[in-house]
Amino acid sequence: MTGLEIRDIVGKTTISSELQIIAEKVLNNERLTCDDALYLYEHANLNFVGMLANFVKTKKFGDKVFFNKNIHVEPSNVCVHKCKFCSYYREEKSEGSWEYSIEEIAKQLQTIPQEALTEVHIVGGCHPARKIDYYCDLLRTVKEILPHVYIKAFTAVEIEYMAKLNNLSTNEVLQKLKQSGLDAMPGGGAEIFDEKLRAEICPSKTLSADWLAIHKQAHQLGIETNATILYGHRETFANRVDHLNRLRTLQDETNGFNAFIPLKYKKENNVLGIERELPWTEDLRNFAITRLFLDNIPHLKVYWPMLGKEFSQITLDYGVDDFDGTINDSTKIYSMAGSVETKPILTQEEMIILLKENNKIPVERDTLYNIIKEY
Ligand code: V47
Ligand code: SF4
Repeated sequence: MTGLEIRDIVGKTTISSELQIIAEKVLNNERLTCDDALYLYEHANLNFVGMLANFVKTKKFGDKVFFNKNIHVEPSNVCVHKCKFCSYYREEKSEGSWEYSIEEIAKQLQTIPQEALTEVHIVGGCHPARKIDYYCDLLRTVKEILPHVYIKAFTAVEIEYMAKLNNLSTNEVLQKLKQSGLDAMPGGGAEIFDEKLRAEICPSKTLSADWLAIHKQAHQLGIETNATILYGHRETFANRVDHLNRLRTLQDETNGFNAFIPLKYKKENNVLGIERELPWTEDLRNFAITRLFLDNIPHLKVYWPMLGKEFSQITLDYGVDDFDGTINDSTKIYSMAGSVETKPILTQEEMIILLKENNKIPVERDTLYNIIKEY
């Protein structure tokens, strides 16, 4: 019994038999097919998918919304890949580039009170002169200064590049990083798995099959990871469904993904040449359909530094259960691409107020989604 019936969703509106069947599947906890997801993208309005997604989210987590206390460390924005949608990378030693030494990062971390954080998120560019020892030292240094934090670090793209640069397999890289303190991996670098489109927008980047293989290796080594999609550029709805389906298939096998984060393409300061960003209604529909299709990745995260905190609050009624994080103005990826959040900071108090204002129950979590405190 679901407590919700189709007429609660659509009222007196007439809906197609396809939408009726999809709604029944969701209410009966049956898995949606790729055709169902494509039909939703092509035909379902925002209210319809929103009601269903909120139903699924509430059944899993009630009114709880998770958040964590984190900062980002971005060691360098020098990157060999030059993805067309990226506003962040620079050539080595060029204007706007940075290359922090471990000492510089350590000095910054030493100013942070121990209780202010449970997670350090480390990502950066693929730097052609930084060998794996730099990254292992960095992990050890973070753990020395903040022994209680989890380190979630390095996209599959960075792992692949470390392997190449050091003549190691990706599995060896993961093992070395784990021994040095890596606890989990973020979901970046997935972009869009469709091979043809991927070759157009990020031609030199890790191939889709390799991105998935590296996450599989991580899961097999006990390293939990996240996954992302970059949407709102040249992809079709079918490309999005294909992307979600490849993740769902791997998750059926490994169960190592914790959270999925849809990342909206932002158009400023990059060469992809998309004139118009998607409207917010499409972002909401995308969150909702993702919640309905991706039934085996537990958490759907809104990354508010990208979408803005005001808008991100609305996503909480469209399937989202995770509001990442306190951040403390430590990331530049999205401000450089044109986000409204030019200095992303939310104190713990502000986060709790924001979630309560939206009739949610704030729950502080750690990186692996162990509950720290419910407010
Ligand atoms: O892979 C780069 C994206 C990603 C742009 O796992 C862009 O918890 C939009 O993956 N417009 C890196 N997106 C960030 C990332 C992430 C962020 C927050 C949390 C987690 C997590 C992961 O940023 C890249 C790429 O997809 N990106 N440029 C742009 N112009
Ligand atoms: Fe490098 Fe990542 Fe930017 Fe691509 S998106 S150029 S891999 S920093």
